[in-house]
Amino acid sequence: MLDIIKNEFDKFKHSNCADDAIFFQAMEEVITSITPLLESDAKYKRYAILDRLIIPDRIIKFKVTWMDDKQVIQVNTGYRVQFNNSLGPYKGGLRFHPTVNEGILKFLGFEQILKNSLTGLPIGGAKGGSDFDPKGKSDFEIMKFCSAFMTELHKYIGPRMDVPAGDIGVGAREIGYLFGEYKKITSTYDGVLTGKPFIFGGSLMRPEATGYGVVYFTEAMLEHERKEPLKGKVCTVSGAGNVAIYTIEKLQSLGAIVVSCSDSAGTLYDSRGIDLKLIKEIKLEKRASLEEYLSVNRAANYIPVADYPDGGHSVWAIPCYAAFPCATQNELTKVDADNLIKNGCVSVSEGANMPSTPEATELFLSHKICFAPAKAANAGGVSVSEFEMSQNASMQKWSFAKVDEKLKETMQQICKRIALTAKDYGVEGNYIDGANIAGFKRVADAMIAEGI
Ligand code: NDP
Ligand code: 2IT
Repeated sequence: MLDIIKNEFDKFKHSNCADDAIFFQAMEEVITSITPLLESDAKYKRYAILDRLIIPDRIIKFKVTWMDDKQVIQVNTGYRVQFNNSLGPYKGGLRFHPTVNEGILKFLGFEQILKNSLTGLPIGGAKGGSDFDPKGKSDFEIMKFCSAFMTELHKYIGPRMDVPAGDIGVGAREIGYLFGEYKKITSTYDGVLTGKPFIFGGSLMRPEATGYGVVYFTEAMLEHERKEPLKGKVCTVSGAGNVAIYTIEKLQSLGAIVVSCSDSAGTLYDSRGIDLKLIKEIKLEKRASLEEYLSVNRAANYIPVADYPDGGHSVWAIPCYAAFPCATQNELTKVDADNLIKNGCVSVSEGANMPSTPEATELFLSHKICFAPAKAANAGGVSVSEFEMSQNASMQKWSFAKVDEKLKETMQQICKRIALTAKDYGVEGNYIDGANIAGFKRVADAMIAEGI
């Protein structure tokens, strides 16, 4: 292991900061991948690129005070981790979930730097959010929380400075409320957030972008590695949020058979193929539990198999050709990877950020499974966010077809670049190393060109 990472790990071990474990997990994978590059080119060490890259430019932490519907005052913590802006303004999502802490946001921000670099677009890396739990909150409470959050965040963002977007718990509704408050406080109409509703500056296809992009990437990877299409193949998807839903939609439109989805309470298996219209109704319109899928189908005298509630792992015991983890980090363990491989799965594409544990990833690589790592496979979301920034800056509105075509082209280019990089560094077929090396190189070269 390189000295730098060893020193950091030693510091971490003595710091008692358990929240940072996930950040170190992400960092260790990247540093392992890029070691051959660092050893072959002394300039990265001379310019101390790694020492500089692993520390965020700044971490903003603030109090968010708001009043719930019962007139009780609530207090949450808000964050923005502005990690690196060598390639462009800080860019990355906001996550509202009770598990949010500084360590999770450092992991997500660090991954975002390399993901954004892989897109080839002019965007730096950041992440933010709050430990606020949107579950069970009224629309009015969500609005009040978003306003209170922006009261503080607006000081640190701007269209050329830092442009947040959505992530878990943050979709077009929350972005709309955040934008409304920003506009009120600053008296400007800036494209300061992406993922806005279309009616006031959002890009067509931003809701679909991450999921569609995951499938475009997978198609390109499978064509390159196995010369096989997704048509007619059985696929499993975890999650039932933004990324999962549009991954399912694109897979179905290509003729794949998607037999599962899940949420934080359990897993659904429907051998007929998931009824996406019903899932959208339950998760996007009613914001309810997937369990409703069972009662609707029961009324129609058909009972899909379900594991409700489960520990989040039943989905990976279902036989499939391709798996798409689209819920959250570390949801797919070594046992799950083992089950997938035993059941004949040949392809895994990470829609969520770092959903596979390091042990699961190792197993996939050693069994020559086509493995699309998150920072490449889910880069379609942030790419269309950048397209939204371009449209806002030029006061244009692109058609759905134009955004879709540019997204597909971007995902195909990322896939090609990664495959070539892996080959150049003697690890052909290893998309993790390919993605980490290609992503790191572009940021590092910009950092060197910009001086210290
Ligand atoms: P959503 O909030 O829309 O959906 C999240 C889904 O995952 C929900 O079905 C949720 O279940 C489930 N989930 C969340 N946490 C857990 C958990 N701890 N255990 C089991 N299930 C869980 O988020 P997104 O779809 O936007 O995000 C999903 C993943 O994709 C995240 O890793 C995110 O970082 C990543 N991502 C998102 C992008 C975007 O554009 N939105 C872009 C790139 C990556 P429930 O409904 O019960 O809460
Ligand atoms: O993880 C991600 O790439 C996102 N949540 C989307 C970030 C963005 O700025 O669109």
